[in-house]
Amino acid sequence: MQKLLSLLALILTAFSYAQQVRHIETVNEAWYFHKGSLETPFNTDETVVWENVTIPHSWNTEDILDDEDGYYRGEGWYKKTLHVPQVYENQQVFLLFEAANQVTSLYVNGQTVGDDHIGGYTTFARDITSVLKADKNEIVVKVDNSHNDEIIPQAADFSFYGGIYRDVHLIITKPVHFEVANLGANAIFVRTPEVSETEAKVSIQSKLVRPKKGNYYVQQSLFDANNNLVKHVKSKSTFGKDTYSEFSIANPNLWSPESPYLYKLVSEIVDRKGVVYDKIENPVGFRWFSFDANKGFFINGKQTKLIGTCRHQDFYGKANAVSDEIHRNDMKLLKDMGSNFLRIAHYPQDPAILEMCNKLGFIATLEIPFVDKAAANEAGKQNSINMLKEAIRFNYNNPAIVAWNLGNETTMKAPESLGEDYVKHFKNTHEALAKTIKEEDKTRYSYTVFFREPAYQDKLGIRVTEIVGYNKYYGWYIEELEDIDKNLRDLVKRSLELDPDKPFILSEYGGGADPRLRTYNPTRFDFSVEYQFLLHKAYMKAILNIPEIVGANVWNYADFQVEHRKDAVPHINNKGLVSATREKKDAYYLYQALLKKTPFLAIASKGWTNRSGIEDSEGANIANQPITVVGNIEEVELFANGKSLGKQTFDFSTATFNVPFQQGQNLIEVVSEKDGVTLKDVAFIDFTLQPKNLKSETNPFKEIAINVGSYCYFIETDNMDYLWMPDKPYEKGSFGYVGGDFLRFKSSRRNNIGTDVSVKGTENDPIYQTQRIGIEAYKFDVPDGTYELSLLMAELKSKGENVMTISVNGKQIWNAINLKQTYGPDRGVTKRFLITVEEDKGINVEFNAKKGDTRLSGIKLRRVN
Ligand code: GCB
Ligand code: CA
Repeated sequence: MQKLLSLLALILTAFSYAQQVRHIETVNEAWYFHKGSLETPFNTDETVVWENVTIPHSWNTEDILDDEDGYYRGEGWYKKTLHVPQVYENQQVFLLFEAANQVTSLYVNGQTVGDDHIGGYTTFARDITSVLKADKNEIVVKVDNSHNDEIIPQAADFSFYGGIYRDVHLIITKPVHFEVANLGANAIFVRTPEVSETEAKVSIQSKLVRPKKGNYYVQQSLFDANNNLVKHVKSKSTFGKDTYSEFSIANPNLWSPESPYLYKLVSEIVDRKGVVYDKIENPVGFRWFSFDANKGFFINGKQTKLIGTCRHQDFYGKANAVSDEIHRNDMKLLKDMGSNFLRIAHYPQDPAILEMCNKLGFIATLEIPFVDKAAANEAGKQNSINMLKEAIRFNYNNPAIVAWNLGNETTMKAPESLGEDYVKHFKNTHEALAKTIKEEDKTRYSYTVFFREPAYQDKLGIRVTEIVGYNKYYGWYIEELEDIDKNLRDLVKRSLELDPDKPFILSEYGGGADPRLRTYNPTRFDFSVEYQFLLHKAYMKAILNIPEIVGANVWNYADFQVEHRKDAVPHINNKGLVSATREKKDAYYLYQALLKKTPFLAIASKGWTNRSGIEDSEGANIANQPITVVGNIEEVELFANGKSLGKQTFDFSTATFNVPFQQGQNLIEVVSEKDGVTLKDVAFIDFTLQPKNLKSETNPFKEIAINVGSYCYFIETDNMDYLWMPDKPYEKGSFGYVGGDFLRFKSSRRNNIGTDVSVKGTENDPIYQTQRIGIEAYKFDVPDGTYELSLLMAELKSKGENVMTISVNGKQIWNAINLKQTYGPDRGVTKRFLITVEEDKGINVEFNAKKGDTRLSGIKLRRVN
């Protein structure tokens, strides 16, 4: 029987290939683009500038580079000549847009095709057959990303970049075909109503476009992962109705995160003689799953804690025009991290993401961009419902998806503050969306994500979904790291008191880390890689210990672009476990150690290759600094420059060694044995050993740069990794500040040191964002000689007038400077002075306030002669 089926498969495949029943190709090349508005779509005005572009494309790629807030939101026009060869005559021709942000109008050969497509994140297709000519056709696409009160998202912590930023496809079918140009551009809906280890029932709904006359059949062929035909059924199609095919198979290979076994379903339309008219393929994964508020998530009967991240479609300098290769690479990195859960946030993403979720084994949730605020009007509600329908229908056949999420932090803009009418539409929208989910898909859960207290949502009457998620930034925006476990337990309790049967997901948690900031004194909101590491360690301890946290998603997989963000890197939200160009941060390795099932060992800070420190004591010639190792084995031995520092046992997957660094290159090796297998990781670290005594003869002073007002090292990654050291109080023989205090910026968000101002005129915001206010002096006990002294200053968010005079060893070098007046507010200023040191006086830089406060952000001293 098996043989016969295989033979049949062979014939089937050979037959359909010969027919070329459906042709699909990308139409990404040779587009012309005009940024701005045009009067008519077929503008022949020669003064209009058209730029040659390739899709994926966005007109906002440059916006990240400047110091200013805001990005272009308006119209962009695309045009191209589409060659349609003769062979396509008497066929049906479609253009499919994976997405374009956010209102798209299509014109072909001077005619409007279909309605405008509303929404920037869902896939749509248009039938262009009737307006097509043989050979050359003029395609014009208008895309508009202006703010629109009727379209979500209304507000969010990401940028609504414009353009045709995902692939465009040309699809050619026969007049008899599976539907293409519909809501969601998908014609096959695969359901597996009953699955067990011994049997799986399959039910397939197919939508056909066909003439009333004639006998047509839908053939469904299921192939296993080795391409063996497992089942073949043929169902008669009735005009005007969907065709249903049903069958079952015995002993299915089950799909799960650990073993993401996929079958392939080939759906074909045939006539009585067996002539094939159309053919499409879909993945099938056999699994059954359930959520339980107390016991957690179960897949194929097995309890599975869901741990993973959220992800945006974003890459530094590309806006949202991200290639499939980047999408797929992201999913590989997430798999290699050991995660089994993905929150596709905050909108549907590229088909490449879901393809990889299915193939690599991710449990996924998918949402529409109902973020922060509703489009609170009738049209807004309708658009939101349509978007949700498109999202569900297009993504229906992905076994990875278990829940549809209707929105994120929809109560962010406190609804009651926006008026009664707003509240009414806001509530209606929640109810309508929750209802739509269950109408569209009875096989998955409805889900929604909040950040406010459960009681608040209760008051508004929007507890409308089966699962609830909370975004909580304990240890970052609110509360302290030490209380993460307690705060999470209390939150879960409050949620379950309100809804005892509603599974709880920690849908976001995390903290920012600028890969350029490093420290041995991590503090909340310092944006150091080290604080982020500690934060995630504390979260994971709690998450793994609280059974009612069914799943958790780190915010975020990668750093992403947000125009209005003013963190350490302007326009970047850096809560990623990897950077916006995918460099791994230390916390990424921690997750690997905690989640990977295969033996794993890594030096967590191996990415920090350029370090420095002050020698432990005068003439010691070494500086001891900690190195943290992560692993999922029992113990690890560390070798520094070939010398063993002994073994350590891992505690919650981490172990810390005190490593003596010497001047120049240091080789750090870590080694573990596990079941006869040797695990190893290495790091080459360039170390600058600063003399304890600046007059040292064995290690003469050359150069030092200090990140004043900060505990953090700062690495100028765009300037040869130039390294700034943390600040310290002055000690005799050495260097340091005298007087003053950290710049502290009190706000509800942040009671730590530094400000969150985006500093103008520099990329090195963190140096300027931390300062010493009221500083009296900065001293260096250097030997006689000629020095280059650089002072870095900025007046950030300051009030009143601040005027200071700066002198070196009693001689004025800068008189009565008013930074704000001379350079403007929030601007970074660097000035370099040539200083001669004589009579063993060292360098004493004195700051005197004439009005207000003195301030200093950074100081650099280099010996010239
Ligand atoms: C949130 C939002 C997310 C933000 C994040 C943050 O709760 O859902 O869109 O980016 O916080 O980093 O503040
Ligand atoms: Ca500083």
